[in-house]
Amino acid sequence: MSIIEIQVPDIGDFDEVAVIELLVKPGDTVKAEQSLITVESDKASMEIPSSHAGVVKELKVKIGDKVKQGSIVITLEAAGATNSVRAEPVEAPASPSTSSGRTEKSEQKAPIAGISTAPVATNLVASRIEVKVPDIGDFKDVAVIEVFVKPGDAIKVEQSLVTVESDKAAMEIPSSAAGVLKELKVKVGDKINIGDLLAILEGAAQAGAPAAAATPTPVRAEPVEAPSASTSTSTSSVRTESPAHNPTIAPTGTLPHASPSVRKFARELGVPLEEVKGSGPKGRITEADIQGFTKSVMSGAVATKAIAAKAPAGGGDGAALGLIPWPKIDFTKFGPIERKEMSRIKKISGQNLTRNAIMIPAVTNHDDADITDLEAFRVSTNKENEKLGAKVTMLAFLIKACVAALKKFPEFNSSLDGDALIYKQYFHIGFAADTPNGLVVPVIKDADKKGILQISTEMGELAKKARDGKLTPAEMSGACFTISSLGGIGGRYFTPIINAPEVAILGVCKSQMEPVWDGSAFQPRLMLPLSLTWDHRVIDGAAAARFNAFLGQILSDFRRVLL
Ligand code: CAO
Repeated sequence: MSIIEIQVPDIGDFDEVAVIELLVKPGDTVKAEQSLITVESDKASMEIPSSHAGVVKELKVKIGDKVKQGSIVITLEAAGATNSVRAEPVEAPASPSTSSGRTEKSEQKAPIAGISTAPVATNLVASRIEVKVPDIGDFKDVAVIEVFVKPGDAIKVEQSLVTVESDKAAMEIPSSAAGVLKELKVKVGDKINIGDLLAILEGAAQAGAPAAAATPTPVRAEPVEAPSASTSTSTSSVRTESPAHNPTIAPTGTLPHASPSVRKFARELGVPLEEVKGSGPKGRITEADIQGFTKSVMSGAVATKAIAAKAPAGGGDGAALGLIPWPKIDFTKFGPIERKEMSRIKKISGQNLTRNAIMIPAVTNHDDADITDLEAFRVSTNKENEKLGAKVTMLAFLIKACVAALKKFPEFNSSLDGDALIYKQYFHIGFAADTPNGLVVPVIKDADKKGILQISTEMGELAKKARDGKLTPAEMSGACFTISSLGGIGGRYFTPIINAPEVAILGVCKSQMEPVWDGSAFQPRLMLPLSLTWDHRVIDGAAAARFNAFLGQILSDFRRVLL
């Protein structure tokens, strides 16, 4: 065993770059080509790999140190090694010259890696600009793994268009020109090589290019820092400072700040970097941030925008959840069909229902309430009030009974906020209303402060507005708890889906006369089927059973509401 020193190789134009991440510690066994540290200049970040395999003896740098070519990064215990080893740069492939025969000095330079900083070949034809794959060194047939832009996007010079990845490194390919993206010539999975047409832009030529050329004129692209491997034993990846994107989300213009290894880690897990909050210096995203984000998504505390956006009313293709694709069937093979677009309300509620059904560990308890006396009271009240025209509904009694139950069991009147619960001290009750365009949920605000008559009247008004499509967003927001009543229609029991961020919902079906054993004989009683769905993260089964039992007691003797 001998101790060898691993030094910073030729990192091209990067002089005195700051160490921003330590990727190994003493005692770690490292492989040749394994990244040891990440360094960052004002333009790019890159990982410095080990040229040898062995065990890390000592770290010679710490975060914040400035390093340059020749700086010792670590000492390594390795068999049969020389005393001091340094990654040698390889000759860069010859840079293509411009049409004028001029070859830029910077274009010839090959920093650590085999990918040169050669220009991106660009041809400007009137306002049509072809962006081609630049000299990417030894890399052949590299796969496109990310596409950052879409037709119609305004592209800046040096803005990344795609990421390609070989078995050695990943790199972003920037645009050599500015303009509006007319056509993207590659897609994820395509294999590309130098000179391949990447994109067609329309619009302004970039700085340094002959402006508004009347005849086709080759335009020299500014060299971009590109990643890659230099020697057979070292691999680096370099990131140009350009917007990073999730392929499923339109570019936002914000730049997630993360090192190549963290970006690779995020990509492997399918984590959208732009949705991760960085906890490192200057908001840098660390590996721990990626892990934390993944945990939040898995626990249901956070939903990625991609999942939300990919969930059309029909449930999406399930890809975001790792499910097999939705069956695509040509129904015309079996008989005549008609295709009708779903209503806007159905599309929106479909997305919400899908999210709530998937993300909430929901359980439903079924129970019956004896409403014989309550219904008799309701019918007689309505007879008395006939002249007034105000009709008391069973749902109004249910709303009032639920308020009493929410007061007794406050966790049913809460919402999850990360690891905390928000207990609401107000009682706004939503009720599902069936409309020609789909399901909506108007809300009776401050139901605890209103009488049954007032609630009935308000419900009637809101239900009419719902059917006429005239509900305002304010009239549909702020609910603490929802009741979904199918009592006017029929059925016995059902399992309603919780309306997040609420934690429970009461489903009500049609009451019917049933023989109920009173201890000595069967009595005909009017029984109301109740189905309470609750979020098991917040509520336990015993609490749910107590809630239903309490509701049953109130509905069987409404005087208890006063207690
Ligand atoms: N058992 C027996 N009869 C009931 C009942 C029950 N649980 N609930 C209501 N009824 C009766 C009413 O008494 C009324 O009869 P009368 O006209 O003789 O008095 C009749 O059914 C019609 O009631 P209604 O449905 O018009 O009124 P409501 O107050 O019960 O409900 C509203 C109002 C807006 C909730 C209802 O119209 C509605 O849209 N319900 C559907 C909700 C829904 O779609 N839920 C499913 C969500 S999940 O997809």
